[in-house]
Amino acid sequence: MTPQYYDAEEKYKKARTAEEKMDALQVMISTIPKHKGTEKLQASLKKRLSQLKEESQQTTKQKGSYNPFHVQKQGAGQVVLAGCPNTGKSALVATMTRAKVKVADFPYTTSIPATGMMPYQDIYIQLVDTPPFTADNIPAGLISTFRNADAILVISDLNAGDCLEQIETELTLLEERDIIDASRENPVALPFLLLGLKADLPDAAANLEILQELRPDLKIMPISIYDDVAPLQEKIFTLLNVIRIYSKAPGKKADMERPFILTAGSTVLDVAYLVHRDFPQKLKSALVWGSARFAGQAVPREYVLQDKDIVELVI
Ligand SMILES: Nc1nc2c(ncn2[C@@H]2O[C@H](COP(=O)(O)OP(=O)(O)O)[C@@H](O)[C@H]2O)c(=O)[nH]1
Ligand SMILES: [Mg+2]
Repeated sequence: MTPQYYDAEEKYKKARTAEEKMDALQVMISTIPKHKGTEKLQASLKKRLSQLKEESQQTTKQKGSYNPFHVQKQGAGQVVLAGCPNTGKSALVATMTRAKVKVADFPYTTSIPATGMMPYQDIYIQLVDTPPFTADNIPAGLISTFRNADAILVISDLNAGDCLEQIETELTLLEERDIIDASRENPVALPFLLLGLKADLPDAAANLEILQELRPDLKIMPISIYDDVAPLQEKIFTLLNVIRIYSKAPGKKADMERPFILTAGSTVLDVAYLVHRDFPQKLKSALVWGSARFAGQAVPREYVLQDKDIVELVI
């Protein structure tokens, strides 16, 4: 791969909007070395680009007509739950957010996506509850809900006798459509977590042990809606791979209320783009509190920021 390709791949990973993703993909496609070894990746990139184009066309076309499977993003990131019927998706969203989603001990209670905002420290992360799927029944539109996400939570019922089948059905469906990639080689695949729910129920421990023996490659996190939510919140935040940056105007206190959300690895220059269109040209340097060696240290435009840094842009 060429430096131009890696540069574009980096941009794709940092992209927070469909437009930014499409721009980066165009460059990835034009700079990827064209030979046999990259054919699969080339195809995957082209497919992703055409999906994004199609989705953005549909959104403009459908202004006015409502598509329940297109979930508007809110907060620091959109995390979509995916799983077989009755695995506990709605219960988990209800526990982690204040959303009033329907939870019931029979399958197919959820027919369209529903959202809730999960508080995490000083930000909110959007969780999206979805209707279930099985190997031979996938609700129309659901795949595009997954594709549009920033990350996926794959949910299975650890207490169920068919727990392994559930996980295999889920992974197969998501992998076949390039939404996730368990081998983590596809740059356009989404980050995901495998959650085994109902860990409090009697068969869960034994099932988990069997699962781990049969599929040592899968890292399944056992959880229950009765657990403390903090560790899972932390995992979900980490999964999104974002950082919070607080901005500070010269001579004023930093605005600690509303952090900018950027992808990990973002620089001072990336913050400048968010603040104002004209800023990047004018930007000379920045002062950083937090990750810098000294409080208020002057750093160059290319300085890579860390979560919770405070930045004062100097023009
Ligand atoms: N004991 C226990 N029951 C759970 C847990 N999560 C979900 N449930 C129950 O499992 C059933 C199905 O949950 P629901 O959220 O509707 O599943 P969905 O179809 O995946 O949305 C409900 O009766 C829930 O109360 C859990 O962690 N522990
Ligand atoms: Mg449900």
